[in-house]
Amino acid sequence: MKTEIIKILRNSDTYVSGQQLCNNLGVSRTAIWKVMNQLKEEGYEIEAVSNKGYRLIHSSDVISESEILSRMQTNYIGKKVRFYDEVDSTNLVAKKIAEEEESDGLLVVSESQTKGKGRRGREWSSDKGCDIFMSLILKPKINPMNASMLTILAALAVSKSIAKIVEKDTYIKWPNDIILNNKKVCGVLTEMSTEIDYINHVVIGIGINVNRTSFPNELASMATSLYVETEQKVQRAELIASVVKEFEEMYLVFLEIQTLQPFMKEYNDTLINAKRQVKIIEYGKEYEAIAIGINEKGELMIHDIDHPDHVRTVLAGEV
Ligand code: BT5
Repeated sequence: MKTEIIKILRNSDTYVSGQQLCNNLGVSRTAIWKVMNQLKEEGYEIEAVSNKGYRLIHSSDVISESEILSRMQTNYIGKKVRFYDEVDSTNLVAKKIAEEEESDGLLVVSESQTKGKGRRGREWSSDKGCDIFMSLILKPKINPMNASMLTILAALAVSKSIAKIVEKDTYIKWPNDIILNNKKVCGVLTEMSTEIDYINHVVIGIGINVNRTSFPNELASMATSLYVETEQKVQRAELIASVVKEFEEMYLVFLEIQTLQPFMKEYNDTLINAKRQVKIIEYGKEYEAIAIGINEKGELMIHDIDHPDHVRTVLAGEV
């Protein structure tokens, strides 16, 4: 009911009467009044005028299950949301849920993380109440070898959403970083549980620096937030819903064809490494090469520095 009330208030430019809400939702006036009070406590500024009804004046950057659901425009991903005030890591929570219940498409979001994870045991720094920490649970019936392509789709979904909502062009650093003004604004961590030929579940963790104003010293030169770059506060729930929508659109196509063919060009157009010399770190080895772009499997195509004809691919690793 809360989700519905938020939607109705947001979509109305004038007052919505208590009676209208009661009729639409089939509940009592007292029930409506209780929800309005809850919403005010959560940070929604709601004006109540007798004989007119309720009007949403402003919702600060609230994220809650109801707020996120009220903005979701998808068919199945993100139709179920678990929201937490604090977790160790949304990926850890999502993995536990994935093991215990039917949860394909479920979205885990937290206001803060105490042990945010990057890849290879690295840490993801978290600022409570400012950033986005979300993990999507998926149970795709695809070859486990193809699951790493989902990281590419997630990165593309974030970059498209930032372009739409903040009107800023970002770059993607293969495979999982979103770069804004030469600094990292988002990272994606995809983890999965598999049998040899079967995926139990995939968890796609997405961390976006949204409204934070500063970073710890060790990150200051390499990390940024949407706010630092634009001086605009972004409503995190809107961005979350957009990322999920962009992702779902591509994911449904991907499930059918299991290649990135339709998305390659868009990804490669925003690839920061394209035509540049990169250091490849793969299976513990390091070497220099020139990056070309991804192929339809999401592998990074590279060529030797001195032998442009010698093209190879890197499946996992970093640059
Ligand atoms: C990543 O790892 O970029 C993946 C980050 C995924 C975070 C999300 S948040 C929701 C979900 N739950 C989790 O626990 N994780 C996911 P990697 O490519 O390994 O980059 C990590 C490196 O980025 C660190 O070693 C730092 O150098 C840098 N870093 C850490 N926190 C950062 C931040 N907030 N913004 C930008 N850079 C950061």
